[in-house]
Amino acid sequence: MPELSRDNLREFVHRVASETPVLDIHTHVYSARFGRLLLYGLDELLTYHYLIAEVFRVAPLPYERFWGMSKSEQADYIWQHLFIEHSPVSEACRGVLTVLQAFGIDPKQKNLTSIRKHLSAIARETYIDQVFKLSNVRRVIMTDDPFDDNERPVWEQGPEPDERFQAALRIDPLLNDWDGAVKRLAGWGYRVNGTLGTSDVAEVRRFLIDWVERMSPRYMAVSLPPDFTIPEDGPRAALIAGCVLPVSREAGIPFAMMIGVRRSLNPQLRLAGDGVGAADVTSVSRLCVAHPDNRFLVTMLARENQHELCVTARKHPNLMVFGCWWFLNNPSLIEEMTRIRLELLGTSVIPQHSDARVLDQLIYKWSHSRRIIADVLADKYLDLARAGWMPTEQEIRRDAADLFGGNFERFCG
Ligand code: HDL
Ligand code: ZN
Repeated sequence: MPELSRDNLREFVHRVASETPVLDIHTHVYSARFGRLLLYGLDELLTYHYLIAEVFRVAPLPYERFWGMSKSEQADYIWQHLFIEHSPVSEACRGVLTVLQAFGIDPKQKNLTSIRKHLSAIARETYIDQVFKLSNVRRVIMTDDPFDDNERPVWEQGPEPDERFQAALRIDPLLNDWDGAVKRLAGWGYRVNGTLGTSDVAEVRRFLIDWVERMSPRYMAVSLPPDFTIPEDGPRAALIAGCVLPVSREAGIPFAMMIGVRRSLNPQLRLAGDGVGAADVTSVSRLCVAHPDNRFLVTMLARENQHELCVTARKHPNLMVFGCWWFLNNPSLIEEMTRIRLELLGTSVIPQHSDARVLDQLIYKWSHSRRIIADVLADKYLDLARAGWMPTEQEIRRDAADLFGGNFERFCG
């Protein structure tokens, strides 16, 4: 590589962004030992809930008729309407094509049967290896919910043996449905009665500690609605302050809050039915101030919250902003958010996570995001060069390593 100059800087930044292995800090993928919970292959790609929401817009049909179809019939329906009868310009549609291209498949052949045959001929372990190689992801953090009846038995067999998959302890049912959680906890032998007195607090802490020991999670996480505030009436604030944060501190792991999801705007769309709403960023600041020995990973779902969240992160070193979550995981918004973040926070952010549900999605979600993040980074380096500060190759490699996993590792301690 010749000496870095303004002419070749962008190309170099893209190369480094592509070559830097990623630690993907939030996904919904599973390792092989979770059996059918591990989703991969063409039909899973095409029936991603993002595409289900989109197909009902162009080819509405009675919800139960769609839900009554087999997975491959749903995939055929989505392919026909979102890819053949309309150009697949949405991010979720384009993602399917990026995955097929990475596997060396020409999507324009438009023959799902032959594409299915090609992909399903790959053995599962080989498929996992190939996806990690093609996406250049070195490790994913899963979403692991002890209240999930399919997941819990797997964790009760022991820790995750595949080091490419690490856990996050997800506690939405505990924090967002305390009444329901009390029944489940009592059924598992935790002496709770729902009053949130000292015994409840002690037993909920015991529950969390048990699962921290079982899963060795990198962090604890919860998704929160737009009306989440601190302080707030109800059990959630008390559970966070009295149980989650003390255990988080003792275990030495951050607490991740994913704020702004309106669950089930359209229940008939099932997983595809959730929406978004602007939330209160000051509540995040109050938690950071009240709990200085806790570390908070925060991502917010509304575009309107992004600038204020970055300003808030400038005030609290124990706050790490992460990802372009869900409805923000689109080129236009990834670019806007990455610019705001680098300009306000420098490289002290975690610019992206994939949120992949289907293993193959690691390929497209990271290929698309790396390109955008690299372009924004290159612009910033060119601004530095104009100020007489041409970054070195080593400095650019260091920054990319920070952004694609190093910042998370250091923030987690
Ligand atoms: O709550 C979450 O973690 C969200 O990411 C939801 O799982 C959502 O359905 C999703 O997959 N978004 O990308
Ligand atoms: Zn998620």
